[in-house]
Amino acid sequence: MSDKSGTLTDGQKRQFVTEGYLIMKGLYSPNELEEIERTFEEISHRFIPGHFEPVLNASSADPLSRYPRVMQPHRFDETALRYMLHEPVLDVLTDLFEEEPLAAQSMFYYKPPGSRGQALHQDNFYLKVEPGNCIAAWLAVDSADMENGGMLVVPKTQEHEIVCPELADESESFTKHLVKVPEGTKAIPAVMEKGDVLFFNGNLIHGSFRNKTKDRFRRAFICHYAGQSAMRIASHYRPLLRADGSVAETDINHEGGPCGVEFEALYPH
Ligand SMILES: O=C(O)CCC(=O)C(=O)O
Repeated sequence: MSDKSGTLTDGQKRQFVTEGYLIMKGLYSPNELEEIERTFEEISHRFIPGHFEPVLNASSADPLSRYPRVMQPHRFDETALRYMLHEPVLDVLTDLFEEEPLAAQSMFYYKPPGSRGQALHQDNFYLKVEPGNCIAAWLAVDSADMENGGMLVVPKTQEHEIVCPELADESESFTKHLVKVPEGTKAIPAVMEKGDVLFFNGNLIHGSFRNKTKDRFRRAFICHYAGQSAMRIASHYRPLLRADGSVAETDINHEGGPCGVEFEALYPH
């Protein structure tokens, strides 16, 4: 763990606290981005049970059957683990949590041309970090805009409670849940250049639309973190890892959340 403190300016911290998100540049070098691209290009040709299950010779109309997202790659790939624990990202998170961050989840989205988006949702509905909250670090491996299905955020909704989602339109979203944009708020595009990292609060409503392009992937390496004072988290996200890769003790959060304990298919988000 780095002993650096004060990575963020007061303005950047204020942006995160008041708006619920923050975009940072320059946390990855061109060589590091290239290593991430190479790693997931290699993974894209494999079948890794429980993590990445593509139809490798897919002729399906759904581009996501050939390129589903990769779940928890840090559990089978050393490079993914190293970048989930990337020091410049952890330094930003230390400022945002005001304590040591613990890594809970990694994912890689290929989001090829034509693929569906992910309907608006709140991450801590799924992670159930308590006490405190989770924070996402979303790395743009390709530049991301509204044409290729870049991220949408609803500023200031980090102040809102976690709500029980409605059903999403699965012809447009590959996930089942939708949290509607609350009255008086608006979803705005988070336009990002390759290498930018979007940090956002676990209550912030966010998601993405379809990749409307014919030839531009929208790849992203996405990790979720909790603060070290978190005592419980949903079981799929354990074990939480410290910066040196060691396991931090946490309990399973069995609470049902705003939909109640009967709600099925809480995971994956
Ligand atoms: O990358 C996307 O399109 C959505 C990702 C997302 O919403 C998440 O990781 O929580």
